[in-house]
Amino acid sequence: MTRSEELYRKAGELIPGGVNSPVRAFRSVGMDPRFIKRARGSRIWDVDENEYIDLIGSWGPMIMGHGNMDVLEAVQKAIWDGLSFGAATEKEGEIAELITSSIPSVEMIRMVNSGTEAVMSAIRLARGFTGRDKIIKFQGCYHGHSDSMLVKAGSGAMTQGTPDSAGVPVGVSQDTLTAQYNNLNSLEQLFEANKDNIAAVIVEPVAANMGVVLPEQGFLSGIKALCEKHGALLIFDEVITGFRLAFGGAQEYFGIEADIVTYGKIIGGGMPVGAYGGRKDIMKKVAPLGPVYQAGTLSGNPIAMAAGLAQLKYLRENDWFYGALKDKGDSFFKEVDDILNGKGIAHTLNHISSLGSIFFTDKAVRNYEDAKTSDTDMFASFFRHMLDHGVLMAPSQFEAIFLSGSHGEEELKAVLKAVNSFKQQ
Ligand code: HOZ
Repeated sequence: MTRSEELYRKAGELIPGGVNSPVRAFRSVGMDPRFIKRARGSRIWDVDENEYIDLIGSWGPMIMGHGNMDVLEAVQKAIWDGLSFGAATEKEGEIAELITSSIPSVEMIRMVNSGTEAVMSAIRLARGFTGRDKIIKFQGCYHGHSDSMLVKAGSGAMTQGTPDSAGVPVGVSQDTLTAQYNNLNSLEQLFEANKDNIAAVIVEPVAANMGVVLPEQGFLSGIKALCEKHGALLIFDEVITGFRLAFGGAQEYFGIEADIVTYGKIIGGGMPVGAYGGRKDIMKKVAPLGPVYQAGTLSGNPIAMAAGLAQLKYLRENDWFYGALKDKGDSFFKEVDDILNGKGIAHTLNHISSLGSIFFTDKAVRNYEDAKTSDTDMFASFFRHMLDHGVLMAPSQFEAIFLSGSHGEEELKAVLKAVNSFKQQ
């Protein structure tokens, strides 16, 4: 028995499914999970000392690769001053200044502990600001696991085939309406049928939790126009795209400003951090300035702030970073596409910069329904093949491939070689 198997067996007795987040259980790829011991750059090792090229990057945070020295040193320095104070610190002001001075729509920001918490708070804020209850989200977009967002959600919920979770009260889910991604008519119909009741529309500007699905020309600007017309707020969930597509995330990349933006992942440099921010008049509704309550003992935690600040400073100061990452992503995903085309394997490859997904379907993937046409058995066999050839991908069709600054030519060549040796079953 391998050490991973041993640990998984033991964890299964004590932790639901042996994991602390469902998709990590590898269930949809029909195997037991590998337990991870350590990672450096673009490489990751399991407890049996198997080495892989890591295409997960902790589901997004590790945009500079694992073990970046700036981040490690900042964390190491911070721990000696104390791990948590539950009080205001200088670093929280520094990170707020760094972000608000770089991202025009974010005039004020509040730090929390995860993307889920950021979204949950943003939704409450939108309701508190507008005095309306209903929220519109898009099918297949995932915004964390707060009750009101587990309606036709992507990511782990989609992977398990249970998009609507047990335990979500009907009363809560009734206030979440769902439109089709890339379909402005479906959004307009919801606005018309719920006049003056929509507090906000929340969207992943690039959907990355039903696999990667790109917004078509005019989709994001169309959402913004409909929100303005109907007096609803636009929330961009940039937990994945924030500080990834550009320093200013999807807002900068697509040139569209949202009213509220949520962040997570990269903003914490690998530590548990989320944030929500936006226009000052909206953010001033948050307690203690306003009536919308939100709090947290570990919010703005000094170690998490140190890690996040170090990562964000690096990304802002090195303006070549995003161009280089985009060039790398463009050429890598094109080569993957070419290889699969050369083999005659029906697939659709969606990608933007360092994010991408391979869907085993002959349909273009523009929304949740299209994503579900992907042959998930084929994905599972592709995943296992890649793992056997030293490449760790997200163990689900409905997640993304994440490249980082530390994936060099050697690693990407090795991944392409593994793709090249894949044979359709
Ligand atoms: N569903 C999460 C990513 N979209 C999974 C995160 C994790 O398991 O760490």
